Amino acid sequence: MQLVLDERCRLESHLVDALKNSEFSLHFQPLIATDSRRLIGAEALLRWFNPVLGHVRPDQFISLAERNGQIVDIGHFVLRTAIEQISSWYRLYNYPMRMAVNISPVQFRDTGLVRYVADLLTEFELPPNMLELEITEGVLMQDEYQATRVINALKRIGVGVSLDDFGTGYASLSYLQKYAFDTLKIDRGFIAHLDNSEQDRELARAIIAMARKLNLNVIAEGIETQEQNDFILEEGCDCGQGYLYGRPVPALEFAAAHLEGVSSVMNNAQMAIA
Ligand code: G
Ligand code: G
Ligand code: MN
Repeated sequence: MQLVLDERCRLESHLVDALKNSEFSLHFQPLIATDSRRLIGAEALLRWFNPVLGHVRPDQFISLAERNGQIVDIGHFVLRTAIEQISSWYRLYNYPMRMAVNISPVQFRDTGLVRYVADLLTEFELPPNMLELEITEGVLMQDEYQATRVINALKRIGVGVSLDDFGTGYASLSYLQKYAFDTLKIDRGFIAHLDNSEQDRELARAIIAMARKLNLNVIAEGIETQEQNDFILEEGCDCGQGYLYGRPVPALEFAAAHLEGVSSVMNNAQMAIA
C-alpha cells in the first residue's frame, strides 16, 4: 500500500510540470477499411516521456490526471495537437480522413468542452466531420442529462462521437439507442480470442449485427492477424484498428507509412486526368 502511494506521489510530482515542460506528445494509429485496406482515419494516442521516469503509459497517469483535474489541460493539449495535425495533413495530402481523439469522462463534464472544440475547428479551418471524439461508457453513467446535452451539442457542430471499448463496461444496449453515436468501437478483448473462442465469435458477430441495425459505423480494435481481419470483414464490420495495419507512431512516421502512398496515388490519378 505504502509503495503504491509512494509511486503515485512520485508520478504526480512529475506530472504537475509535464505540460509546461513539453513532455507530452501524440502518436497516431491508422483506422483502416477492412475490405479495401484504405486509410479512413487515425486515432490520437497520448504519450508521456519524462527525463527521470522515462516513458510512462497512459494507463499509469490518466487516472491520476483525472483525480487532480489536470486532465482538462492535458485534454486541451491533445485536442489542439490532434486537430492541428489532421488539418495540416489535409492541406498537404488533400486526403479526407478523420481524426479520433479520446475524451476522459472528467473532460466531458467540463462545460467549456464543446466551445473549445468549436474554436479549434475554426482556428485550423477543419471540416467538423473530420473530427471524432471517443468516449467510454463511464461518461454516460455519471450523468445522463449532461452526457446527452454534450453529445447533442457536438453533433450540432458536426463533430462525430464514438463509443469506445464497447463490451468492457456495462455494454448497455440502451445506451446505443439513447445516445446519438456515429461509431461503435468493439473492445480488443473480444477480438483477441476470435480464433479459439466460439463464444467470443458469437459476441463479436452479435455486436456487429446490432451496430449495423442501428446504422452505426463499427470499428474492431486490436486486429493483429489476417484471420481476425477476414472474420470481421465477413461479418460486415467496415473498419479495423490494430497492429496488423499499423502501430501507434509519431506523426512523421504515420505520414510516411500511411499518407505518402495515398498522395502519390492521388497525384497519378490527377495526372491521368490531366
Ligand atoms: O496506446 P495506449 O497505451 O495509448 O492507450 C492506453 C489507454 O489510454 C487507452 O485506453 C486509451 O484510450 C487511453 N488514452 C490514450 N490517449 C489518451 C488521451 O489523449 N486521452 C485520454 N483520456 N485517454 C487516452
Ligand atoms: O482504449 P482505447 O481503445 O482508446 O486504446 C487503444 C489502445 O489499444 C492503445 O493502448 C493502443 O496502443 C492499443 N492497441 C492498438 N492496436 C492494438 C493491437 O493490435 N493489439 C493490442 N494488444 N493493443 C493494441
Ligand atoms: Mn480509443
